Amino acid sequence: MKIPAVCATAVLIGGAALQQAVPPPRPLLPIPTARQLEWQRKELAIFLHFGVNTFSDAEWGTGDEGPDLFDPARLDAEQWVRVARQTGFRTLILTAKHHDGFALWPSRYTEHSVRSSAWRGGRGDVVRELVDAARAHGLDVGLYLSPWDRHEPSYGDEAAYNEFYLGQLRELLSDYGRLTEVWFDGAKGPDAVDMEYDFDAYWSLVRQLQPGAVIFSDEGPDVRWIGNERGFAGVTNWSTIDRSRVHVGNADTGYLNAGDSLGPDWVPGECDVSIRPGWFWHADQEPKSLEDLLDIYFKSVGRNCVLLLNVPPTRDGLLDAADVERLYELRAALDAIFSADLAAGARASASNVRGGSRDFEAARALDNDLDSYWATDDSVLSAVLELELGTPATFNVVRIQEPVQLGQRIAAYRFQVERVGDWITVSAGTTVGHKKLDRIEGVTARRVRLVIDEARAHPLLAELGLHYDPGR
Ligand code: FUL
Repeated sequence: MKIPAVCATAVLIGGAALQQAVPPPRPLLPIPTARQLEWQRKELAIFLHFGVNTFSDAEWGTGDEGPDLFDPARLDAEQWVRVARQTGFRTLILTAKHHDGFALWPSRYTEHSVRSSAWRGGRGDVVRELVDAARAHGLDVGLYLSPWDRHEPSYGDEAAYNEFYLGQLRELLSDYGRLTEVWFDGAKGPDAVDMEYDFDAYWSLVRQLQPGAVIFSDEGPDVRWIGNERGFAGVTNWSTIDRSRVHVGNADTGYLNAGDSLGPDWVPGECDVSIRPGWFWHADQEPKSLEDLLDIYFKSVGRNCVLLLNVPPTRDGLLDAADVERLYELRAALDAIFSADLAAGARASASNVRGGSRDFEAARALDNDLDSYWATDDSVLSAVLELELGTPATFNVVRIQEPVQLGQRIAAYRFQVERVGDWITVSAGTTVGHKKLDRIEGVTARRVRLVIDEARAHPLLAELGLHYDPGR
């Protein structure tokens, strides 16, 4: 993050240029940590639900499955990673263990793992193959270790089970190099309603062994669940919540979906959704349509979230050809929309520029750099950024981005185009955050403007982009 320490504006007094300091905006607390900012800017991650359920055709295994069931004869983590990289995904998160308790790595704490299977002669390790392939391609890895374990005999005995779980977690956090996300869900067996998962201990272990990894759960601490498994964030979506109001496994999903403008904790949302009806691969299921995936993209990444799209490996241990084809279609569609920015090169002006400084001028919102931004004076809470495009442009997507490293501020805005002297509103919204994408009816204009009507503190804008989706 580059925050200029002090910026200077040249002021002419009696013919001599003096330097007048323009202090940079103060952060509006809370703000993201470095690991949260890095996570948010990656935008796209692949979820890999894989395990005994892949072979038994289940979504929730019972824990009684024989390890020999697991036999992905052609498993190739290189293929998972190659497809992810070529289609623009930056992280892969694997179910190292799902609710059935079968460990995809040779855990020392249980016999219920790949070591007891015939796959790779009992010497296989799916986690290892994934991290090796990801590293070779420059992608990041996250792991999901289900607290609910339907196989482990100590499950239900709070002290014993938490110790067992921490042992498994320590293996994953210690033996596989750098992880960038650890995923926790709160599902619990009916046989253990009174048992508490020791999340505080789990999370401290992550902090201790993987300080760069974000921790996902209903309440964060770093990344929160968005409240549904359809991939849709709220139209209003604050990256802030009050963590004390959220309980893992029993959260108010509406609260998670929209966040809380007054929340004291920075816990941005992640939208997890499967490309298929189930989380695990089933022979009779098909991937969602390109149109549905684009809709999910606009309602997740385009609503200030990271999209965690589940693409489950098959019984062969490969991503399904139909899913792969859909991912390439999605990439092609996103490239067609976003590779050209019709606002690039426009002349930008603003109703207010912080201290009149060039460091914060309107053009900073067009420089394709999230670390530089248009900023207003401290006292300003509504402001206008206007673009003169030169030649008229036709667009149907508006992209708005705040420099969230300084906090999330915008609470209400309108986007307008000029029509013979009048300003017509073509989209309006509430929150913006890291990225807000508005799909609108195609419109042609030479002058456009963003009107920020309300903000929690003087507004800042990292980017304003205009795009054309030829598929609409
Ligand atoms: C839930 C689980 O119960 C589902 O099986 C799936 O793993 C989903 C991502 O999280 O809590």
